[in-house]
Amino acid sequence: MRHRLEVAAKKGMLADSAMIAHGRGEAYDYLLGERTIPSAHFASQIALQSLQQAEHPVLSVNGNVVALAGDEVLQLAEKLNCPVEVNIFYRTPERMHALLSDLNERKKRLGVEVEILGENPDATIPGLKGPRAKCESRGILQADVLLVPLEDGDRCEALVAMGKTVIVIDLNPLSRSSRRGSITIVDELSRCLENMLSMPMQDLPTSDSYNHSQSLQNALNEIVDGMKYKFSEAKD
Ligand code: PTJ
Repeated sequence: MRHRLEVAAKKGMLADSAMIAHGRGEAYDYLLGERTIPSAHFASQIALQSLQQAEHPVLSVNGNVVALAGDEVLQLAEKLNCPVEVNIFYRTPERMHALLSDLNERKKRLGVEVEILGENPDATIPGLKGPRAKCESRGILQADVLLVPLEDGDRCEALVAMGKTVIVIDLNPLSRSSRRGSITIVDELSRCLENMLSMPMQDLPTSDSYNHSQSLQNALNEIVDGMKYKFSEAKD
């Protein structure tokens, strides 16, 4: 994963703070045992069901997401028959170009038919200032259900305030995005997307069986339990 970020950084795809965000994620993943915990698996099923039932589902991607799991995002978009929108917090024309080119190369290599939005923003997310508010009216603006992995807290709140169902993937159960999102999957991005790709689309649980605060509490409890490891008893 680090190597993927190094390659992406050289191509100009990443924000300056991308490595900081990744390091924070790695630390939480370590505490979670680098595995998908049961509450995250359940939240992924709920998320997949919500995306499947949506009228206008959109997968929103930033620099880290394209670098770490660009292939999986495109495959999931094909499975759901929905667009992917490049929507970055630290927006520059150079980064947008690098990210759109990378996704288009992946699309060709994978042979998937997915619409990629973000190049021609013609709308703004209300309540956000500056370039980070830019989005496409056919994409994020009209979306009813949005997948936003590794999202910034401000933008997550702004999207929720627009009345959208916002699905967050974030290893930190305490982050503002995790808490403010409608459905939060506390799992590593690529692991989570691989799980969602392998899930059958039938017989998924519906959102009325999802308890947001309980799901976050379960993730926090897993971290706390993981910390009860006893070195004196461990032989390995
Ligand atoms: O490409 P841009 O300009 O949109 O910027 C992207 C980053 C990620 C740099 C930007 O959104 C940012 O600064 O994010 P934050 O506020 O650092 O939040 C990132 C969150 O993602 C943190 O809570 C991390 O714990 C979490 N995280 C990092 N890597 C992973 C992760 N969660 C799941 N899987 C990961 N691989």
